[in-house]
Amino acid sequence: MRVCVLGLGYIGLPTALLLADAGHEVIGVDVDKSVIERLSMGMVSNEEPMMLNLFKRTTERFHAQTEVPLADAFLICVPTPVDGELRVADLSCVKNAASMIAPQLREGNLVIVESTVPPGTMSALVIPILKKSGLESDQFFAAYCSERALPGNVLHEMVHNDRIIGGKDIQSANKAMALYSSFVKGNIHLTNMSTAEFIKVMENTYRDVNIALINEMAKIAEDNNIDIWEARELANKHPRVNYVKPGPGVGGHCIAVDPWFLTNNPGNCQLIKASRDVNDNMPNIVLGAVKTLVKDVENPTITILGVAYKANVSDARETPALKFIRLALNEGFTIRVHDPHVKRFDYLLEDLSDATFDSDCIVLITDHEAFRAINPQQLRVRNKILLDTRNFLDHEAWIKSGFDVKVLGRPEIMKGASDIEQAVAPKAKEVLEQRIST
Ligand code: SAJ
Repeated sequence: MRVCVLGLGYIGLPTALLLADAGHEVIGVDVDKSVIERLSMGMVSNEEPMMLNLFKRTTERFHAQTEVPLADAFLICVPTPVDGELRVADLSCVKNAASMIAPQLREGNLVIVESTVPPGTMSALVIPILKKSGLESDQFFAAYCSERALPGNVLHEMVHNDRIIGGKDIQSANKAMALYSSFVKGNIHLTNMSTAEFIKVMENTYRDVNIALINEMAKIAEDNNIDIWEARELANKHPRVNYVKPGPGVGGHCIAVDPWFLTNNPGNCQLIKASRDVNDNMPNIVLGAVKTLVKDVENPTITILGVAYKANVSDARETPALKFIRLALNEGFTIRVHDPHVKRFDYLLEDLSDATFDSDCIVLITDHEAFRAINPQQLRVRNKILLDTRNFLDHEAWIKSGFDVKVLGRPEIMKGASDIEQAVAPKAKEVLEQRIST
């Protein structure tokens, strides 16, 4: 089959390569010329395991260009951000992609949208644009089938996760299923278009609401002198309870965005909106903790460890680190930033020793594995204070190096001290034992 994939980003490119690997002739299309140029030079991000191998293996059957060609099937994999001010889905890229397909659409072709969209988008927006081809809607096939892959493990999940396909009609659903079956090993489930659109947003909203719940619990726990990390672990011993982890907020281009796709519907969306607010407010909570930690320091310098939206990725879109930085700058704090993965960011990225030099408070925002290798003894900071928003680092080691350690959601500040004082300073374990005995 000749397949055209529109949008060669973090979903479009791996999808195109998997289709090519399955034997299809694939033409990748991107409106950004630099994307095509980078691909023609063989430049593929090595962040996703096996991506480069797959790219090299499929050079014969994959080709990238800026124009939409004639094809048997078209897949739309373009971004659908949310308008920051209005909280309305920005569907301009989907509209543009469908408009580029329309002149090339022929009878019997199949069009699939993978981009996350508000329920109803296929019927209200995409199909009417495709009909500008001159074809009636029963002369072409259309389906919605979003990806469910987790950044950092995209190729594996694209192949092994179950897929939901929503067809314009049963023939469309079956056509789409035949295409995905060529590389998907998970089960494929068929439904109608708006249900499939809705399911994708439901999935990401589920995660956002769950993260908001634990973030709210973390605040309540701290107010009540309870350690949320201990409480969460014990609550999860219940066979039907599974709390996720609290943190500095929710980032990325999915979980922090997609719930807004539901809130513009006339139905009641109080919980969804409230969850977005709780998660969006977490950088303010982190700021509050930092202010307490540096209250006696004049003109404090704050070092941020990690600005990627989550561990071990270079993606900083919607990262809670950005809001924290803006808030901290408004307090007059000096900000230094270190992230071993992120290459481009709104603020200067420095290496670890420069970013921590003369620092008054280190704030871990992202739990990158690389941070475990930091030796706190080697840091030339001015004040030894650590705020760990993910309960991630080896606190004993930091305390032993003289750091005061505050963990988000844990009421006590675990005190480190100078070498002389250290012998009498309370350690994390002692704090825990004290709490258990009271
Ligand atoms: N986070 C927490 N606590 C947790 C888990 C995550 O605060 O316990 C934060 C992360 O630090 C991050 C944010 O949530 O800032 C989102 O991270 P994530 O790993 O939950 O999600 P994404 O955005 O990397 O990928 C998600 C996945 N969706 C779900 O888990 C429901 C993925 O399967 C989707 O395909 C992807 O969104 C997408 O494209 O929609």
